[in-house]
Amino acid sequence: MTQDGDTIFGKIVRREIPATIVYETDTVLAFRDISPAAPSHVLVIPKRPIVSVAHATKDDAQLIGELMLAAAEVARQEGIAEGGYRIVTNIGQHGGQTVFHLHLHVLGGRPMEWPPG
Ligand code: DGP
Repeated sequence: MTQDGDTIFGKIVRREIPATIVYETDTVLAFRDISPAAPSHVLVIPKRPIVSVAHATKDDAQLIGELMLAAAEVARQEGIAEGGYRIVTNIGQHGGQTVFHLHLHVLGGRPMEWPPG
């Protein structure tokens, strides 16, 4: 895993590797997680690489907002909005981040546990 800004998600944005894309705007891309942890598991990413929300600045505020709204739209599209769902972003080693391009996990289709393991 690298932290230099280009990751596997950059390759998905540039269509260099395949992904099941479920939602796209000029600034945001959403695609199915390759290793789903719930019946519906979609990753929502900014097309412009930001390592994590901890690396975002005030200049990224609109993009971060667009990301959250896109996650809610994906949940509606996936049919999980009514039953409820979870949006998660992992940050750094203890957060469990493995891909260093900011992403929101949208998980639903089953009851979620709390607290997470
Ligand atoms: P995180 O641990 O929060 O950094 O989550 C990274 C997620 O990315 C993990 O759930 C698996 C997913 N993932 C990793 N590589 C690929 C890939 O090449 N394609 C897709 N669709 N998902 C990937």
